[in-house]
Amino acid sequence: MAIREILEAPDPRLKTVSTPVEKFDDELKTLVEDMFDTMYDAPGIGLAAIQVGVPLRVLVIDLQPEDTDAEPEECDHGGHHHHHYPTKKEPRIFVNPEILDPSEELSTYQEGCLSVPDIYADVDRPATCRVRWQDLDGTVHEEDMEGLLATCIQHEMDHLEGILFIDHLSRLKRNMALKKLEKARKAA
Ligand code: GNR
Ligand code: NI
Repeated sequence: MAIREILEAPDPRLKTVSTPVEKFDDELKTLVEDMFDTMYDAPGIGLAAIQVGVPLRVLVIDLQPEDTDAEPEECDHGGHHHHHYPTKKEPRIFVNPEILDPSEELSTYQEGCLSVPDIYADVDRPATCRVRWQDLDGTVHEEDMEGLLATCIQHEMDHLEGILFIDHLSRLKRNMALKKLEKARKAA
């Protein structure tokens, strides 16, 4: 278990365009493990490798990051007695992801980012998209995505291009966000 330091804006490394993974080796597996540890610790629902300073096209996502070690709720229906977990972890790994045919229809989510702490703003993005990616073995996968997963993967893909969600805001709102960050950092 290794939690790595998360880079925060305006760290220039966050503007790096990440490069494709070519070696599907143990070093990649360790990076992904550390990214999950870092994301769950934060906590967040996604993380791009560049956020821990590694400029490779690797993302992890878990829309259900709740701790399954948390107290299970006991429930008793239909005569059988079992434990009921509020949520289950659903870790997903995306190596060299690509977005295919994003929808024209947009959806708006209030986004946040572990690299822009405590700032939240509405961002419009294609509501659905098809995503192609590789897993840790290099096997190619493809899937249609919608809802929060579509939004989250597009937010993470932006990181691979050196783009933060605040770059989608007006210059005024982006500057307000950056000032707020700077102020919070000085106070800390
Ligand atoms: O934890 C996160 N929450 C989130 C909420 C709405 C849209 C995107 C995200 S991703 C973010 C974690 C992060 O910074 N990933 O890069
Ligand atoms: Ni982010």
